[in-house]
Amino acid sequence: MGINWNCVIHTLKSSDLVLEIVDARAPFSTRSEKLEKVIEKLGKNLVVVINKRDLAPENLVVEAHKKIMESVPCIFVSAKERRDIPHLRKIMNVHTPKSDNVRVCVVGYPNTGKSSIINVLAGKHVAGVAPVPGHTRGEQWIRISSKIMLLDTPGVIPWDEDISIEKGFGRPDKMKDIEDSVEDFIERLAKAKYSNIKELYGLSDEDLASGDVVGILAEKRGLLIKGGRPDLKRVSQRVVLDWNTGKIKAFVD
Ligand SMILES: Nc1nc2c(ncn2[C@@H]2O[C@H](COP(=O)(O)OP(=O)(O)OP(=O)(O)O)[C@@H](O)[C@H]2O)c(=O)[nH]1
Ligand SMILES: [Mg+2]
Repeated sequence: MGINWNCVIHTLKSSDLVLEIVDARAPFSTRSEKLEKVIEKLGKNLVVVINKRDLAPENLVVEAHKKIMESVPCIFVSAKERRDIPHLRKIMNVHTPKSDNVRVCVVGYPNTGKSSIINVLAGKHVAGVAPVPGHTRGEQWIRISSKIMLLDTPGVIPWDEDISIEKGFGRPDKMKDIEDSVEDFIERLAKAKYSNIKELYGLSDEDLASGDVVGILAEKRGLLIKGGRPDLKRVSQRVVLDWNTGKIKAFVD
């Protein structure tokens, strides 16, 4: 997966406002500094939308919101629970010109909920949603009111960044060395400010310190390959899916 920056710049130029959708479970690492710099350079209005607030503790989301607000207008919502959507509409109105033909571009890492937010704003299912990062392929303009057109985009994926599961890079069927990434990811979640990883998977502190959490998980779930060895790949794919579908609740810096 990748991104064609020429296309992105062209699209941003034709927009009056850019909504950058980030994941409340990792609000800082799902912000794209590179993209924000481009938006600033083009002189476009930017609003950061922290989505999936239902998957992270309220106090930590509020703290992250406060921090982001120091530099950019920001709001937190849940597309799934349809929370704070009127507030999002209001903010969009404040940051767009008083014209009949306003264009708002929705960007962000894969799986952050761009299409879900568009559907909620449109009040009907107009954009495809899936727990598979990279689900939205082409760009499409969608009218959400007589005044505003929204542009759904594929996830914004700067070329030069590391693969990471919380940034929605994890297409479970495509990831190389998925078991190593998942081992690191679970260890990171265990040390995070908050995660439900221990309860969700029934893991003890010793399991988490073992360096082989993925193997332990496979055994716990009876996912074995020939010879009774743990099926590391299959269990890792399930963990990525649990992140993408929101079974894993967390707050990671
Ligand atoms: N819990 C929760 N899940 C959400 C929320 N918003 C979206 N999701 C889920 O997150 C997954 C990805 O949602 P999409 O709307 O397809 O995300 P996207 O950013 O358009 O993804 P790409 O098109 O792949 O870049 C889906 O399983 C959604 O149901 C939310 O507010 N809370
Ligand atoms: Mg999408």
